Amino acid sequence: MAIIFIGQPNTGKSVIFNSLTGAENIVSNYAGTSMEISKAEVDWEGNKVIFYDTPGVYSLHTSDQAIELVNKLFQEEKIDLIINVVDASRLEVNLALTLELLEFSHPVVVALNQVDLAENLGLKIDSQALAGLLGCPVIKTSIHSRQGQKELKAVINSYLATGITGIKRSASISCTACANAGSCSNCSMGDDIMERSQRARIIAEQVVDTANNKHYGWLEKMQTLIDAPFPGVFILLLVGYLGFVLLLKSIQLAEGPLTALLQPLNHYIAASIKSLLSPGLLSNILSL
Ligand SMILES: Nc1nc2c(ncn2[C@@H]2O[C@H](COP(=O)(O)OP(=O)(O)OP(=O)(O)O)[C@@H](O)[C@H]2O)c(=O)[nH]1
Ligand SMILES: [Mg+2]
Repeated sequence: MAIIFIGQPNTGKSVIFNSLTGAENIVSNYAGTSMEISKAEVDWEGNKVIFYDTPGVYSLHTSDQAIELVNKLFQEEKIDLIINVVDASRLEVNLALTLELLEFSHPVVVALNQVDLAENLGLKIDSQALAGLLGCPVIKTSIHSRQGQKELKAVINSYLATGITGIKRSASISCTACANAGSCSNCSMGDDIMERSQRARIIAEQVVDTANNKHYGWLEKMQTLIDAPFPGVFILLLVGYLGFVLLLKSIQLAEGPLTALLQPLNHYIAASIKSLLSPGLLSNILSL
């Protein structure tokens, strides 16, 4: 049996992969930490289970090196179960990938990770309602409290024993403005990226209680912007360019005072060289 961890960057895939397999993959607070696919073969209650940790991806339908690696793994290996690691504090953004994964024929389990962070932000997520809307198990996990470890293992055990994850979609995805679930234009959307994002927003609205939301500070907002491919790359390029301009300007400004400061030292060195060397071409060049 093979289980693959898939999720957007920085959601905690490697943390959960390490805790389930005993591996020591690098974990860090930088998106794009895992650049390669890691494999761990585990003796899981008498069964051989292979776990794959993958680089973070926003979608499997676009193209970059990480996405190609993940798609290649799907083509070359028989994957039985997808564990989609979702950052609970950014549910809406993360759910777009979840919806995409649910279109695959593989069973999906959602590890709703970083729930401690979401709770600190005042976000309450109804994981049962989310499981019903998605039609797959949703397990709240947190590496800090070790919440959800047992439940995640139990879902894997149940899948090993029965070949099913045990959750059926219980409700149609309806938008909050729609009285007839499933029949408005929002509810009956297709499968392209924009429509998936819209559906993700509708689902998040239904399952996240934001009554106590403390809202993101400007640092978290900046991080969200920088993490996304757009406008993240442009922001980083702009910051790089501004840094370069600032460096040039400070060199220009410092040039005058620095020259004035170093002039007496230059005179002293020139005089010392002249007094040390006998008059000639070398002495003239060095004391210029
Ligand atoms: N607060 C909190 N932080 C977590 C949790 N799980 C992971 N993190 C932190 O999130 C960051 C990213 O964790 P990783 O395991 O490297 O995430 P990843 O999904 O493998 O990231 P990429 O390989 O870059 O895609 C690290 O700083 C972890 O300590 C959690 O449950 N709660
Ligand atoms: Mg990783």
